[in-house]
Amino acid sequence: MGKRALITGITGQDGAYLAKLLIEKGYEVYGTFRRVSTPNFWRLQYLGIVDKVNFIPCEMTDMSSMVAALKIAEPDEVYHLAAMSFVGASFENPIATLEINTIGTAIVLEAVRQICPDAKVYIAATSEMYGATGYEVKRPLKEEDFFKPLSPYAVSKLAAYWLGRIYREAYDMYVVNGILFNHESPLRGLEFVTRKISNEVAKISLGLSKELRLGNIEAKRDWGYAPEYVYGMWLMLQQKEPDDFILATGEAHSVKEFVIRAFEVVGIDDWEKYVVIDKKLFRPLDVPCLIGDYSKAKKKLGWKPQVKFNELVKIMVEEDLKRWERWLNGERFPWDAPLYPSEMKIISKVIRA
Ligand code: NAP
Ligand code: G4F
Repeated sequence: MGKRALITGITGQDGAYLAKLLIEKGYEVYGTFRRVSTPNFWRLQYLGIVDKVNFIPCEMTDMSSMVAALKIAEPDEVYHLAAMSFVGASFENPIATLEINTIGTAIVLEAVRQICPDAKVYIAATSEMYGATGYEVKRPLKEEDFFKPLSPYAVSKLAAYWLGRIYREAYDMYVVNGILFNHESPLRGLEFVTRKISNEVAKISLGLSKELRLGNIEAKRDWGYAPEYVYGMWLMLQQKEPDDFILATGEAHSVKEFVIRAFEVVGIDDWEKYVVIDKKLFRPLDVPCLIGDYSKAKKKLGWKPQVKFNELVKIMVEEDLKRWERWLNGERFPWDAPLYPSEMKIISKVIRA
């Protein structure tokens, strides 16, 4: 019999790619989603897997809905991805960020401990936890390096990371922390800088937009390709012993380099003509530079990033260009029209329209 997996945050970028991977591996996939006024399943529709997932309504701050989800899914593996994941917004909503990300993780761990303690648990930790690195990191960051968070988001994730380690040691549970550096794709949310750039540059090249408005373009990030990172998550749960791993590319590039490369993909050299620096888009504190050392994952998991910076930018810009060209030709997509809950496999005690 195939394995069963529960993914929290299945409607997000990583949740969608991970669901696809697990379905291809023969898993029975259960995914939690939260109630919003308009259902947000576009990524799963985009990947063509919306009818292959069992959906369970679940709000991360509500333990009873997590308990119900675990009882329904009876998972062998739990991938806890749901989070308030936008660092900038965590300065506006620090308390909700802590509730969703930290209390939400405590709820997952405690519910697993009580209901299915043998299930393996993946916790979505982050390079943002390293925080105050300086613009020139002397060497790529390692798992054992010091954390000095610079945002409410980073604090919420650092607390979740430690909860994961505590549950692993105190209760002998299989809990891993994936310390993932930034990973992007055409399914990235539009508020994150890479997709904001790829989408706007595609529009500019088609005459649909005139400017790209950005904040701190000197910040550097280690950007990888999301489908490869969800494969790394899966590998982490296939080991004999639970452990924490960094996934990264080992290279850092500035936001400015991303902009230049994106314009290069569409054949525009005078990129400065279009870029407006807007002080309102600067964060109260910003992590200057992140570069990760993935040698532990390479050695123990056999994981290695394939898609590097130049190719990543090309993939993203070309996909956004294709979307806008098709849109200009009058084509509309299934994911432009929201699905009704009755069209999906929703497992819930509550009857939905
Ligand atoms: P994402 O696209 O923002 O997806 C976040 C998911 O969490 C969405 O499904 C969202 O639901 C759900 N969610 C948010 N608040 C919730 C709540 N209160 N109750 C229930 N569900 C809620 O994020 P991602 O890029 O896939 O990242 C996945 C995880 O990895 C996150 O925990 C993130 O913090 C972490 N991470 C990401 C990166 C990266 O570079 N992508 C790097 C390191 C760590 P809606 O669709 O309804 O909004
Ligand atoms: O794309 P970002 O918003 O990603 P950030 O803050 O690095 O966070 C992402 O990666 C983390 C892993 O390190 C995840 F944990 C987290 O969930 C998320 O996925 O911003 C990247 C950089 C920042 O320095 C920001 O200040 O780009 C800079 N930036 C400059 N202009 C901008 C903009 N960021 C955004 N979102 N929008 C701008 O206009």
